[in-house]
Amino acid sequence: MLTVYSDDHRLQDGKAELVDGKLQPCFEMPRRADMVLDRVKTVGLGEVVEPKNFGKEPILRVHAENFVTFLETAWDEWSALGRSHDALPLNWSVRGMQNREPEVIDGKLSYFSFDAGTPVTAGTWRAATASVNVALTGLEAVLGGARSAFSLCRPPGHHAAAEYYGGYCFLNNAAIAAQAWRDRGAGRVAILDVDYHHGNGTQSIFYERADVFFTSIHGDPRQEFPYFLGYAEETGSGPGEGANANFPLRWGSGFDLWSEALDQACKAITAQGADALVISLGVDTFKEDPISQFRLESEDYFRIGERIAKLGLPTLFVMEGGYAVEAIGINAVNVLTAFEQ
Ligand code: Q9C
Ligand code: ZN
Repeated sequence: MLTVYSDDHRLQDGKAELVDGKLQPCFEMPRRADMVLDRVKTVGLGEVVEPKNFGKEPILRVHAENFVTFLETAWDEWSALGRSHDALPLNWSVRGMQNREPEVIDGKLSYFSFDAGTPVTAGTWRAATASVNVALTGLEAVLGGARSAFSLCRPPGHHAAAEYYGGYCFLNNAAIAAQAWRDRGAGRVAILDVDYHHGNGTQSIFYERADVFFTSIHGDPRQEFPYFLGYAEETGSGPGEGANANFPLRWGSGFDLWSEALDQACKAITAQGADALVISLGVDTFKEDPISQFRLESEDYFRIGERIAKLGLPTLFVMEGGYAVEAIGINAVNVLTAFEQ
């Protein structure tokens, strides 16, 4: 399987996120991608290539123009105030308040974000756009006839919606690739999100659409980030009714429960008649993940790859989360090698 990778991911290297009431070192760090790339090479998964540049157009098919402009200029506005440390928001609009874009950078950070865990840095825009290019270059390979490709995206994307960032995500790599796949002729795209966290951004981007089916297995929003989306009752709306399927699982869930949900999600993908598949490949379901509460073991990731392969669809794997850095490469690449068997 071809891997697409860009060193530009290093440009996103935040110092700190707010966790448990304390500023702590970012869990989403450059070493994550290094470990995955190392494993790709160790097992000889296949060729590793650099991304092509697709520009802003495919991004604007998914994200709002004012949001994209904000991301592109946020660091300049922040540093113009003499600040050289990471930019983090401090407060948000809630029920009953206005939803208007403020004029000043501190207000804009709040307006366009949903958490204080996602620092904007000097290199954020370049890293996030490189990550999009990695996703789209993987798609090119599949459009060129490959059965699958692995887009080793970093920063991740599935928490980013049309008009907001958060959850370590700025631009939604998987959603941009799914949209590009539709624009290049796919009839119906399925997105299967196996990251530990609900892919709130991806769900919300496609929630009212029938042409992209979104399904996700994740920590129950009653207990887990992002808390405000990911319930089983969310099945899509308007023309998209029936084109969204969530499988929330309680803290402590192991592969017995998780693989049952995977089987149901896969059956739904088949029933939907998808002809293209994007996998949001997070491996923070691992038992040793420092911020997550599922109990998957490294061997289980082989079973995930096998089940996905049984769908028999052209498949683009897009890297999302996974914070047990020593195991992230083993777990992610286990999915990919088993898919290829
Ligand atoms: N107590 C992804 O996996 N905050 N994002 C966690 C920990 C946010 C995860 C706080 C987690 C975001 C792509
Ligand atoms: Zn995650």
